[in-house]
Amino acid sequence: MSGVRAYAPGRVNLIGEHTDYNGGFALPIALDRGTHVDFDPDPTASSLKVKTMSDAVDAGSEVTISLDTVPGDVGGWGAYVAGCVWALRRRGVDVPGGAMVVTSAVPVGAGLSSSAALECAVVLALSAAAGGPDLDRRTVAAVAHDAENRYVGADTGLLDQLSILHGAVDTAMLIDFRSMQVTPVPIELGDATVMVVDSHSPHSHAAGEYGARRRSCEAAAAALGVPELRSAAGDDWRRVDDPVDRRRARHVLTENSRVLDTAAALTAGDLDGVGRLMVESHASMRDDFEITTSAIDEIVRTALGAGAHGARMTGGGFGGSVVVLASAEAAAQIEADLPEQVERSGHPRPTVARVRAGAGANITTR
Ligand code: GAF
Repeated sequence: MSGVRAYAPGRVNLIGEHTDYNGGFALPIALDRGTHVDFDPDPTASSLKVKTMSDAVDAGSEVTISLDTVPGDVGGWGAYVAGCVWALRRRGVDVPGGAMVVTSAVPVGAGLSSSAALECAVVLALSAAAGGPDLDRRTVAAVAHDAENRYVGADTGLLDQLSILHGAVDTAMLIDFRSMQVTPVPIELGDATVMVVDSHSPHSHAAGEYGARRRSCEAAAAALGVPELRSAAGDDWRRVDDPVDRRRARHVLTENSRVLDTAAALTAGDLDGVGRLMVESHASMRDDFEITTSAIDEIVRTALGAGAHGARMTGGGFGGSVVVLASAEAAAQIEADLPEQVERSGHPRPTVARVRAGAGANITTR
């Protein structure tokens, strides 16, 4: 049996946060860096030995996963791999044992989907080694999502897996989470650039706050008598009695409109328009959804002070990264000054990287 190598990028969401599990819209890009999984299957083995080779995922650590694993067996980063074994086998895929090496360039806890990149690469590698028909992207996403939700226990939506699987160079994806349709939106930025500023204040999806936001959205939908917030009209949030649920609903409903407006502005090359919508999205996450932190808010303020078109927190929140859209001049200033400015205001020193939309997940035989 020959070895397989799977690759899955991280993602950065340009706009559309906490809309996925509400049947709404988001506009992510796949990152130009990601996670590689090298797998040497052994049909006689009853377990999978997994080793990590990069700082991003606990370099040098190893875990052995039984092919009969069930939720609760494995914790830490290994749970994401074990969850894929479990989810594939539940679908009848005859996952072989063997040796797997994970190398990742996606920082953990930075809001850039390191976990979904790991899951998607593992699902691709294991299913390719199992033989049988190739799984389509929707199925790979569903398996990875099952691993995360039902094995690891993080109640997340499908944003990360779909972005990672559908990514394309210099292209954003307009995702409609009701129809699951992914529409490519070409990115033409001229001399402007997308930047990711990692706050180094890590976040975790499994923590209670993500789930609390989800419950609040469900409560708001129930109060409005709709199956999910996407089915509510733009200003229906006004009719939600509970003041907290009302603000959560306002974020989701206004964010859905901002995503559609951003896709249109991006297509028209209106970078100031894109930037304005990013700034509005950040304010909505800060004031209505209450998922930003003071470090993240400071990074956004500093990037805008340097003349960026726009800046907003990206990902699940409570830490993680800020995505910035900046002209060449503003980008140079952000690289030169922002880390120190943010550190001087009492926060961890952030790191700044320029990113481009990169290719989606793929697999090769070695
Ligand atoms: C995390 C989750 F995994 C996604 O499903 C999504 O909800 C995102 O937070 C917020 O937009 O990345």
